[in-house]
Amino acid sequence: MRLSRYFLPVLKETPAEAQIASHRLMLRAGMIRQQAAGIYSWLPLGFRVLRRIEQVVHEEQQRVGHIPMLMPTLQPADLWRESGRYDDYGAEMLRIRDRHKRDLLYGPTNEEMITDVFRAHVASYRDLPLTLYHIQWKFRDEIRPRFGVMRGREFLMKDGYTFDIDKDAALHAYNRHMLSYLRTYERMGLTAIPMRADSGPIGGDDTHEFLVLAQTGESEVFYDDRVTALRLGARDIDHDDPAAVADICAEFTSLYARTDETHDEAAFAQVPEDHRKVGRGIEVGQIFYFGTKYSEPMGARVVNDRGERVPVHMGSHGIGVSRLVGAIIEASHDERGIIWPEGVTPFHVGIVNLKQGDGAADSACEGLYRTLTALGLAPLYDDRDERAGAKFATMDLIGLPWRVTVGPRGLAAGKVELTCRRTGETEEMSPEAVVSRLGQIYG
Ligand code: P5A
Repeated sequence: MRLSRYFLPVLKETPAEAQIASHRLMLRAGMIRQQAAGIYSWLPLGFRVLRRIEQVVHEEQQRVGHIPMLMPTLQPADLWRESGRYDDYGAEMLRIRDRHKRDLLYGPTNEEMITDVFRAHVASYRDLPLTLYHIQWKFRDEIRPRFGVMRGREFLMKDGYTFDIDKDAALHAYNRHMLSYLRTYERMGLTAIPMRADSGPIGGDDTHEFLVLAQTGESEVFYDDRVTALRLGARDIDHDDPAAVADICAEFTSLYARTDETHDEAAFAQVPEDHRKVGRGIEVGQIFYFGTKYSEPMGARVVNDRGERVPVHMGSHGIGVSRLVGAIIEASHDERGIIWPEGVTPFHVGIVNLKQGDGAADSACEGLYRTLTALGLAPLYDDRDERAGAKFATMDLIGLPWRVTVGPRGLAAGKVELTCRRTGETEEMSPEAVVSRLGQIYG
C-alpha cells in the first residue's frame, strides 16, 4: 500500500475522552471511529488488524478440528424462551420487534441458536464429537461501555460450541479448547493465563477465563507468578488424545490463578510469599462446560450406543476478537505509539523515503516495494512529500515492527537502514539484504 493513496486519518492531538493507552493509540493511529457509545467503525488500519486476528483464530481452531460456519446477528426471541434465558438475560439484551410484531434480539451469544441447528440435523452418537464455531458480531447493552473496543456494546467474538455424548468427552473438548486458545494468544505475542472464574449467565460449574496481565485490566487477579513463565511453544500435541491434552492443561492450571470472583484466601496463602501476586488483567477469552443446560430444555437429544435418547453434553468457548486489538496494544506500546507483534501487524514493514522526488531514492523504494509484495509481504510505503521527522512519527505511532529507511546519502554507498520498532536498533545493509532478512523474519 502506498500511503499517498491510503486512508490513514492519524490525529495529532491526544483525544481527551480516552482513558487508557490502547484507546488513545487506536484513535490517534486512525484505527477506529466511535459512532455511538461502545459502537465503532473500523477504519482501514484497524480493520486490517482485526482481520489478521481473525485469521490466527481461524487457523488455530481448524488446526484442532473445529468447523467454521456463520450464524446471523439477529435471533428469534422464541429460541431464548425455550431455554428460559429470554427473561433472565435482562437489560444487557437488545430486544427488537419486526414489522410483523415478532420479537427478535441482537445476539449477545449463540448457545440457543446452535442448539437449534444441532437438534435439527444430528440424531446419533455416531455424529459426535462435533465442534462448530463462528466469528460474528455480538451486542450487549453494557451499562458502562468504556476503554474503546475493550468493553464495547457491539463487539466481535469467536464463539465455538461443543457437542459430546457424555461429560468425559465434553471435558476433553473443553481441554482441547484451552490448548487451542493458549496457542492462539501466543501467536499474537500475548501471555494469557487461564484462571478459574465464575460462569455468569452462560452457566455451568467448569469455566476458565484467559487473562492478559495489565494495569488497566478490568478484573482483579490473584496468582502464583510462576504461571507467567509457562509457554506452549511449538510442541507437537495430539489433540485427539484426551490424556495428553489433559496433562498439558494441568501444567497450565495447577499453579494458583484466580479472578476475584473465585478467589480463595486460604488457598492463596499456600503459595510461597515471594511468588504471591495480586494484579489486574484483561479477559480475552472464556471457556465453559455446562452439560445439558440447553440441550435438555430444547430437546437436543441423540441416540447413544445402547439405543437410548439422551440429551447431548455441551460447552461454549469464546475469544474476544475485537477486544484483543486493544489488549495487544495495552501489552505492547511505548510513549511513541503502538508496537505490533509480527503475528498480527497490519503491514509487515514500513518503507520511508527520505527524499521523495529524488530519482535514486524513488526507484530504490519502488524496487523494495515491488520485491517485498512479490514475496507475499504487505509493505506500507510512505511516498508522501513530508519531512523525515513526520514520516518517522507516523511509522512509530502506527507501530509496524520493521521500518526500512531509504535516502540518497545511504544509497550512494549502496545502503538502506532497517530499524526494529521494539528495540530501536538500526542496521545498515543493502536493499537485497533487507528483503532476505524480512523474508526470514516472516518466513
Ligand atoms: C462463550 C462463547 C460467552 O459469551 N458464549 C459463547 C460464551 N462468553 S463470554 O465470556 O461472555 O464472552 C467471550 C469473550 O468475549 C469478550 N467480550 C467482550 N469484548 C468486548 N466488549 C464486550 N462488551 C465484551 N464482552 C465479552 C471477552 O473477551 C470474553 O472473554
